[in-house]
Amino acid sequence: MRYPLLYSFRRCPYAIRARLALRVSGIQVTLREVVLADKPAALRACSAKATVPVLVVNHQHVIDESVAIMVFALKQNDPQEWLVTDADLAAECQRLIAYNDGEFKSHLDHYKYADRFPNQPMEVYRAQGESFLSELEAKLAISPYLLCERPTFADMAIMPFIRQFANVDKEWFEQRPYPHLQAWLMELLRQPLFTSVMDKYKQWQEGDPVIMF
Ligand SMILES: N[C@@H](CCC(=O)N[C@@H](CS)C(=O)NCC(=O)O)C(=O)O
Repeated sequence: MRYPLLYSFRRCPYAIRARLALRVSGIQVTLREVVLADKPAALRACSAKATVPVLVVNHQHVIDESVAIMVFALKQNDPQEWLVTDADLAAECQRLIAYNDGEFKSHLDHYKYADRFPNQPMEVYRAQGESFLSELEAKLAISPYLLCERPTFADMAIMPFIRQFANVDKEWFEQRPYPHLQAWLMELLRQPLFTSVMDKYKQWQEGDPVIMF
C-alpha cells in the first residue's frame, strides 16, 4: 500500500482534528469511513480499542490516538506552523487539550446525551461544560487564537469539540455571552480547510474501491 490508511468517522471530533492535520500537511491517505455501531473487522485487527481515528502507515505502524496522528502529520510538513515550539505555549497547549479531551469531553457527552444520564438535568451538564467555554472566551479576548495571533495545534485540536458543543443547541450557544469564542468558531468553520475535510463518504466495506483523501 503506497498511502497511509485512515479509519475515520465524519462527525467524530477526534477524527476531524486528525483530518485537519493530514490535510494541512498535504499527506494523502486512503480513507475508510467507519460506522461506530458496525466497526469493520479490519479496524479491530489493527487496533484493539478500535476507536477512530486510526492511521496505519506502511501496513504496520498503527497510530490510534488523534493527537498522535496530528503530530505525525505535522512533523512531516507543517506549512502553517501549527506545532508549538515555545516551551510555555507548548505546556499551555498540552494543558488545554488534556482538559478538552478529559473533563470537557465528558461534560459534552453528558450534555449531548442528557437523556442517557437522568440523574441530573441537561442544564447541569451544560453548565459544567460551559466553564471551559468561559475559559476559552477569556483567552480569545486577549488574542485572536488560543495561544497567540495565529491558529496553532491547540485551536485545531479543540475547535471540533467546541463545534459539537455548540451544535447541541445552536440557538442557546449563539445567545451566550461568548463573542470572541463565537467569532473564533465561525472563522475556523468557514475556512476552506475545514469544509474540505467534511465531505461525506459511505460506510467502507471490505472490497470497496479505494477512496483517496
Ligand atoms: N483518545 C482517542 C479517542 C477517540 C474516540 O473515542 N473516538 C470515538 C468516536 S468520536 C470512538 O471511536 N468511539 C467508539 C468507541 O469508543 O468504541 C483519540 O484521541 O483518538
